Amino acid sequence: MSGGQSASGTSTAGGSAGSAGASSSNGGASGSATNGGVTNGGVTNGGVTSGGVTGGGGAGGTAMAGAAGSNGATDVRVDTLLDDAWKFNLGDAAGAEQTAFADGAWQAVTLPHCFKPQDGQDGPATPYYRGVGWYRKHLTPDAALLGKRLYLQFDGSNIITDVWLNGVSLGTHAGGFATFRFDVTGSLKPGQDNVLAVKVNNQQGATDAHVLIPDSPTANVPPLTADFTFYGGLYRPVHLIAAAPLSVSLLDHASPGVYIKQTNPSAASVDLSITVKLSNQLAAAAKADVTALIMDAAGASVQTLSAMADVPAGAAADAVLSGKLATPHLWNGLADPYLYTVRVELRQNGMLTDSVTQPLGVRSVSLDPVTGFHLNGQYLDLHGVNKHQDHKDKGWAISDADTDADFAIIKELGATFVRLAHYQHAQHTYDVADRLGTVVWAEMPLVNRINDTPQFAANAEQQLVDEIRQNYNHPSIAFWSYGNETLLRTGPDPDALLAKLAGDVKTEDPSRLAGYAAAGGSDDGPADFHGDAHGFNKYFGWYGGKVSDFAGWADGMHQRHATAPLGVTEFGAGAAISEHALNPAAADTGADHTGSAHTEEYQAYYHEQTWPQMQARPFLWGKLVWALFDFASDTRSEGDTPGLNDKGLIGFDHTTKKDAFYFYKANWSSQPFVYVTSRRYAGLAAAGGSVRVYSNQATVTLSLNGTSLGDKSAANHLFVWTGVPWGAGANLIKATAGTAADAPHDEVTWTK
Ligand code: GCB
Repeated sequence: MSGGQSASGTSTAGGSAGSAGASSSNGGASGSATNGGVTNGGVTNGGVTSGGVTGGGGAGGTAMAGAAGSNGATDVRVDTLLDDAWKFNLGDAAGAEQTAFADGAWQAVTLPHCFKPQDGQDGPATPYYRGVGWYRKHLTPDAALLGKRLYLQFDGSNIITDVWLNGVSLGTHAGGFATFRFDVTGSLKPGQDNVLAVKVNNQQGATDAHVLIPDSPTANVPPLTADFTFYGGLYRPVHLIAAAPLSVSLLDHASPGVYIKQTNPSAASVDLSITVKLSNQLAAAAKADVTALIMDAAGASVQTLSAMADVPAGAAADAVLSGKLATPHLWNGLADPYLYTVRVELRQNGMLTDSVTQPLGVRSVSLDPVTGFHLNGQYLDLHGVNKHQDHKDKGWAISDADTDADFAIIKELGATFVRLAHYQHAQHTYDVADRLGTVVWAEMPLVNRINDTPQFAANAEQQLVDEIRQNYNHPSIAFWSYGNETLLRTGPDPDALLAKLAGDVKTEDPSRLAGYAAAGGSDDGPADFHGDAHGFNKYFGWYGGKVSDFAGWADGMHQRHATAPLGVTEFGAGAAISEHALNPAAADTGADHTGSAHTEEYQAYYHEQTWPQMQARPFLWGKLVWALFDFASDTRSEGDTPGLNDKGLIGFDHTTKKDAFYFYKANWSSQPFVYVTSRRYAGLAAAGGSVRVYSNQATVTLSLNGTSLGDKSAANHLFVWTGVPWGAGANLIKATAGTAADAPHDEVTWTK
């Protein structure tokens, strides 16, 4: 791993304990954890950052003992949510960092919070706010926290965040998507009133025309531009974390401080090596006794690894615990997403001082240019969807329940794969994917174009390393993507930066695949061929070309790059549910569709025609529809709604499933269903249209006003009845698969 703090002091880790060959090794020292001015976890100036993942904990401004979050903190680590009772001001406010500043007139808000969600989704006629917003909060931490190490954790804030506590600057974080921390041990006063002041700036770093604004504070923070709204605000929770002076480090890129490495995972065994980052803020050297309890899905202990580590005073050290797990139950995607739990416990003189819990899914991932993706050595068809993090009227200030609902839909669809575009999503998102068995393409936010400065490159690397370290133990993540379409807009050559980032991925985590998603038009250039997984975003039949062009493109690429694993990281077409067409194929002219009607039927046609071309090419390691949901892109104005990218299989409400959704469900899911298409096309009967049905059943029966129109069988999940004898008035169409009382069925009434 790279990065971290400046070195000072040494450490040793000796001894070996535990069962099944557990051993320890010297992780080496890495510096003082209280060194002000250190850059770590993306925070500069003042407090050192990082460590831990998000935690839950009690709401309210007062610390509560015993809160346990997803990092599994026990009573030794207290994690308190600081989401309530904030004051907010849209716009800059001189002196707002001062303790005595009068914020009485400011708006009362609760986190997560976005500046103005509706503003970012209403289209280019009223450009959305790009600038400063201030947040202030009073808090009185429990006096019992005196003597603990105290950290403020921000789960996500866009784009640049300056933080003051009691009028004193804690530092700045640049980057909109990672978790970051400040050590506030010296500045937060338990038992007393404290004032937290946070300035968040989502100012543009480049214009809407993608021209750099060199003196903007965000000119060196990727992404500079992209096809989505950059919502400003403290859009994820804020926490106060109290830990013992001898703890698992909270100072390593806001990571859990625990890295579970797997070597040779198989059904026979896996070699585990668990690196635990330790921090000793005591005045004396400490002997740390580190144990990792590995529990199966039922909570039964299956293995214990241990090691001792000497951690010098005021310094950091690593403990490395290693051992074997015999006959592990593998994490096997949707088929069997089996999870172990690893609880790391840290003791000094027999007393528990810290505990961190992480998931463990034993699995291997690999790619082959001819046979595609393999999970645990077996071919797995990676098909699925791209997903942004916004929700209608909420911007990025979403709840875990929103994410749960989104993933229930991904499950319904039968997707094996999700690309969490184009940035780091909330911890909860990866937790859900782990549990469901959805393979994840995780991505850092390098999009459209770069800025050719060392500061930009350094920030890109910081965002990549933050993302990898914070999410290292999620078994669902198979790919670390270091960018998307960096040649799309005019700008400096991104090749050297992409090469560097691809290398960083392998340095940080050689067990996973380094990926990149390239824009159409640059398919053979060197920039697209760093890393392991070469992704291409192809829109034949939408931005240009005909839908049938995909096959020739894919075969040509496969021939020219025979040793390169190729996948499709995006393909899709827009659809507005108010727009319809009787003969969508007629619109497949090779023209750009952006400004034409976005009919629901053309989107369905596009996918019906494109999917079989992909299915017939198993060398493609993955296929990802752009996108699962419509999403806010305030500069767009097309289809029937300004401010929206409408390529979703589902509308912006995350509820209305368009016809194309059911096309994929028919192809990917085995849950029996029948779906009648064009149900929102009011003029279908009057126009004499056919009835088209998607189903994953072999045979479907159709009736019109109770009279059978006969059975149809289809191998491709599409059942079509032509020459439907539409009558005047109501036409009740009923489609059924099978004769059982609970046979899947669907019905739609069209009036002629
Ligand atoms: C792309 C981009 C994505 C856009 C999408 C589109 O290639 O990677 O961010 O939203 O195309 O809809 O044009």
